[in-house]
Amino acid sequence: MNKPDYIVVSAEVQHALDNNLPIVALESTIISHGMPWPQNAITAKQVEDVVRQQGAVPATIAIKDGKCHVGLTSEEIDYFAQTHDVWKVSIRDMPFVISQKLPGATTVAATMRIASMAGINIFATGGIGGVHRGAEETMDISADLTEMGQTNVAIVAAGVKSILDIGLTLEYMETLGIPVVTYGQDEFPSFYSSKSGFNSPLRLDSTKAIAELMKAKWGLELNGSVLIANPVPTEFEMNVEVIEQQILKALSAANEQHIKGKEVTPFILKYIADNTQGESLETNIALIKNNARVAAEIAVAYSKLAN
Ligand code: PSU
Ligand code: MN
Repeated sequence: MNKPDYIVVSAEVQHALDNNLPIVALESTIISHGMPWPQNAITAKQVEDVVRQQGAVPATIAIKDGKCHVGLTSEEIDYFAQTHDVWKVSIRDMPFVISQKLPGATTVAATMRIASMAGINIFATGGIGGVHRGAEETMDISADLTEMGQTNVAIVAAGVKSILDIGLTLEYMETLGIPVVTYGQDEFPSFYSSKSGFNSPLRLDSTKAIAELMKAKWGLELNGSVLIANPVPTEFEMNVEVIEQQILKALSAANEQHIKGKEVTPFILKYIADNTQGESLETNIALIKNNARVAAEIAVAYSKLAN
């Protein structure tokens, strides 16, 4: 079997590919492991609608029956939102989950790789994985970063969550040659908040300028991602101190319960959601929709640039 035999592209996405229409890839780990039912399914579908409203085509990506699916039906989204034993699939898990024909929700790393195989170069999500706090001991650094160092898919995210070490994550992206552009402000955002205390390495104020930067990067054959940090809308922002307290509690609970490896991120996300009376979930939903909107605008701008 060749690489294309492992990929199934929906009719809607294939039509967009054939006609060079703007497309935005969307991940499924956020559906299966990042949010509770039924908000996860409702949000995933609303996010697709946001992309369509901007004149782009959504391509939600997941693994099923031994294939990478690019573009899911509403029933498939419900399946990934409701099923309990869905694998969280990063790059290293892909061969196992595909050969064993298991259901798999793809992380940022796996989603961007599959998007790239299908010919899609823009991707919207909530937050990326990064260098964890204490990584100098645990070496817990998300494969999202290594993948971003090599695969030509731009990512729109609301910055980096402060469950991670934001400073080290920015350093690591510099090492990998990943341009980090914050949309419309000088400060790099931290997911729940538009602030992080860190200056953004780069700032651009229009989606057209961002599309031009992407074109220049890949035109120079500088492989890898561009991270577009899109601050959460102010009306949905959470208080930085409240979030920091919750994160510290979540990290010590993870430590006490010996949570390790790929379980760390989902554990912390769930802990924070459970302990903020759903406020963090509301913020999460608002920012992912906002990211989908900006990603679709960038996809439209990018498709207008002469090749
Ligand atoms: N950060 C979030 N929400 C998420 C994730 C990260 O704010 O849903 C998910 C994404 O799918 C990301 C993955 O790619 O967690 C990173 O997991 P790890 O840290 O195990 O690489
Ligand atoms: Mn990890």
